[in-house]
Amino acid sequence: MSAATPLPQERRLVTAIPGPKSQELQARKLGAVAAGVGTTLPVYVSRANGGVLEDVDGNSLIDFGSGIAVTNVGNSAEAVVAKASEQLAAFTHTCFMVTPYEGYVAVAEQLNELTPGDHDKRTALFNSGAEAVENAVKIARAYTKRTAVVVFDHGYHGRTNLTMGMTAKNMPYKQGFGPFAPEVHRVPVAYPYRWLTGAENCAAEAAAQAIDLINKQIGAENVAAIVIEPIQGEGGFIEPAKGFLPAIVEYAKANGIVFVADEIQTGFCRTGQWFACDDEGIVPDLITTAKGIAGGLPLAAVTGRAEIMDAAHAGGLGGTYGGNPVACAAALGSIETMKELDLNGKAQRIGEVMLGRLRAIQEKYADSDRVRVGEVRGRGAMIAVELVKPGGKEPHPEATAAIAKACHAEGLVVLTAGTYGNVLRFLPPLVMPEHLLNEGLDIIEGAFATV
Ligand code: PLZ
Repeated sequence: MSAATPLPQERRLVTAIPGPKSQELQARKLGAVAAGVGTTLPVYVSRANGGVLEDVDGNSLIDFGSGIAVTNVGNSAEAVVAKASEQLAAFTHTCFMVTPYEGYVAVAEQLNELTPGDHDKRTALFNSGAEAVENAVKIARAYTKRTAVVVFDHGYHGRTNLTMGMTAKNMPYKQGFGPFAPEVHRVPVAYPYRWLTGAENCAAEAAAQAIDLINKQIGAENVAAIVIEPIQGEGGFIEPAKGFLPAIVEYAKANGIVFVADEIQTGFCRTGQWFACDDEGIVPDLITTAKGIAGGLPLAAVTGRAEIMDAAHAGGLGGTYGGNPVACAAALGSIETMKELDLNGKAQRIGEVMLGRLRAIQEKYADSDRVRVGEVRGRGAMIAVELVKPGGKEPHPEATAAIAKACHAEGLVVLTAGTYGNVLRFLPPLVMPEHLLNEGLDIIEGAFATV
C-alpha cells in the first residue's frame, strides 16, 4: 500500500471488533508468540495510511495511537515508501562500520541541523529508543569520567537492563526482571496536577528537592548524566511545570553534568515543534530520538555537542544494524514530509481541536458520580486526560480501561498510560484529517457516557 493509492479516510465497521479473522489470528498468536508480548487491541492490520488502520476483516479504524508516536507522517507516507523502496532495491545492508553509505551521513546532518542549539554537533545512529538511551549514558560517562545517572519519578526509558533500571514504573516493565544496573538514581519531577502544595509551587519546589537529593545523596561531582523526557510519555503525558526544566539544565551546566533530553516520544513535530525542548528554549547537551524519525522503520539516534559525542573512542559505539540504509532512506523521506506538509502546524491544529473538545467533556462530567476528568493536558498532537474518582484526585484506572475498551469497540484506537494507569493518551498521526479527528473525539465523548 503506497500513498499513490491511499485508503479511504473513513471509519468503517463491518464486523464486531475484533472480527472473526482477527480472532483466528489472535488464537494463533497465543500458541506461537511469547506471553510476555502483549497486545492492546488484537485487531490484525492489513493496510494503513493517513488517519486509518484497515484490518483483516475489512474494518477501517481511526488511529489515535500512531503505533505509539511513530507514524507521525502517517503510515506508508509517499516519500517514505519511495525512498525506502529505492534503497531496498539498491542494497539492504553493508554495516556502516564496515563499508559506509551516504544515507547515514545525510540523516546525521539533518539531525544536527534540526535539534535544538546551533553549536557544533555529531550524531550516532542505532535501532531502538532504548539503545539510544543506553548509548547516551555510555557517551556521557566517557566524557565526564563519572558514573552516576539521574532520572525522574514517572520516567520511561526502555526495556533493556539499563533502561529498565532508569524506568520508574515496576509493573509491567521491571517486575521479576532484576537485578538492575547500579548507579541509577531517581529524583522528583514537577508534576503540577499532583504536587501536594499546589501547581503554582511545583516547579521551584520540585527542582529544589531534586537538586538537594543529588547534592546530598549522590554528590554532583559523581553524576555523569541527568536524563529526562521533556514531556513524560508512558508516565502519563506529564508536562513538567514551566521553569523546572530550565532549573535542572542550569544545575547540570554549573556542575559539569551532561543534560540528556529523551525526545523519543516527543520528537519530530509531535508537540507542534520539532522537539519538545524548543518550547522553553532548552538546549540539551545530548538528545535521544527514535519513533517518529523514520515513519515506521526502526531507527534511533543520539545527537549532541561534538566534544561530548566525540569523547567515546573510535570503535566504542556502533552495532551491526545501527543506521540501516533502508531505515535511513525512510528517515530522509519522513523528515522531508514533515517540512513539506508543515507537520508542526498540523500538530498545533490537532492540539487546538482536541484540547477544546476534551475540556468540554471535562465540564460535562464535572459532577459525575462515576468518573471525572481531573486534568486535560499536553501539547500539539500529544494530548491526554487524567481520570479520577469523584470527590478528589484518586486515580481511576478501572474507568480508564473501560473507556479505552469502549473506544476500541467503536473502531477508535486509543492508548492508556500513567504510573497509576489512569491516563487516556492520544497520539494521532499528524496527517489525521480533521473530520476523523472529530469523529474520534465523538467516540471518546460517547464512551464516557457508557461508563
Ligand atoms: N524513551 C521516552 O517513550 C518507548 C514503549 C512501549 P524503544 N515508548 C514506548 C513499550 O511498552 O515497550 C520509549 C519512550 C521514551 C525510550 C523509549 C524506548 O524506545 O524504541 O521502545 O526501545
